[in-house]
Amino acid sequence: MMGPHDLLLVVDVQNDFCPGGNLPVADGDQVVPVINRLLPQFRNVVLTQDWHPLDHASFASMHPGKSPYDTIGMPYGEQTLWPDHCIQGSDGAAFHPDLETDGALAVIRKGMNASVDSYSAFTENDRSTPTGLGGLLGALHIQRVFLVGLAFDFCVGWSATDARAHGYEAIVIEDATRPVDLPGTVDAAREAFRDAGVAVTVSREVRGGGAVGKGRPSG
Ligand code: VGL
Ligand code: ZN
Repeated sequence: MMGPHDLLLVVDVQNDFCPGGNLPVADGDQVVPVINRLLPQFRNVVLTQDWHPLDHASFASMHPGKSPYDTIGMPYGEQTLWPDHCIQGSDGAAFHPDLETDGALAVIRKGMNASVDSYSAFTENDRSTPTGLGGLLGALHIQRVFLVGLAFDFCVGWSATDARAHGYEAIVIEDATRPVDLPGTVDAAREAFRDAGVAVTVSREVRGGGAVGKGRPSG
C-alpha cells in the first residue's frame, strides 16, 4: 500500500487512444488490466480525460492542406496535429469500459480551450494556463506522483516532467503505459525524464510494495 502522500495519476485511458479509436495507440487497451491491478495500492487516484471541443486547434481537420501528424506553428510554439479525437461527450472520449474509475477522487479534463492543446495534466501547452491539478495535489499534500496511461511520449511524459517542475517526485510505471511512437518521440521522452529527474519503474516493483525511484536499495 502506498502512503497518504502518494498519488496515482491515470492519464487519458480513453477509447480514442485504444485500438479501434480515432487516435489509436498500439496496444493501448493493454494498460487497463495493469492499471486495475495497481489501483488498490493507492488511496489517492486522479484520472485525466482529454476533452476537446469539435473545433480544437490540434485537429488537422481545422487546418486546410494539413494532415494528421504534421506539425504547425501556434502562437505558443510548435504543435503536432492529430486526427479528430476525444471530442467532449463522444464515445471516443469515454474511459475504456474496463477501467475501474469508481475509486478516483477527481477527474481532470484538459484540452478544452479550442486554441490551446494540453498534453500535460498540470499546464496547457502554452506553458502558462493551469488545469487545476497542481492546486488539488497541493491541497492533498501529495509528495510523490506515479504515472500510468496514454500516451508515454505525450500526455504521460509531459505530465511527468511537469510533476517534477511542480516539486513532486515523479515515477512513470512503464508497463502501464504505451507510446504514440512518432519518429523520435519515445527517445525524446526518455531524455526529458533523465533531464528532469523522472524515475521509470515497472508495476511489479510497485505492487511488491518495495521502494521505487530514488532511495531504492540496490542488490
Ligand atoms: C494525447 C495526443 C493528443 C495523449 C492527447 O493523451 O497522449 N496525445 N491528445
Ligand atoms: Zn488530445
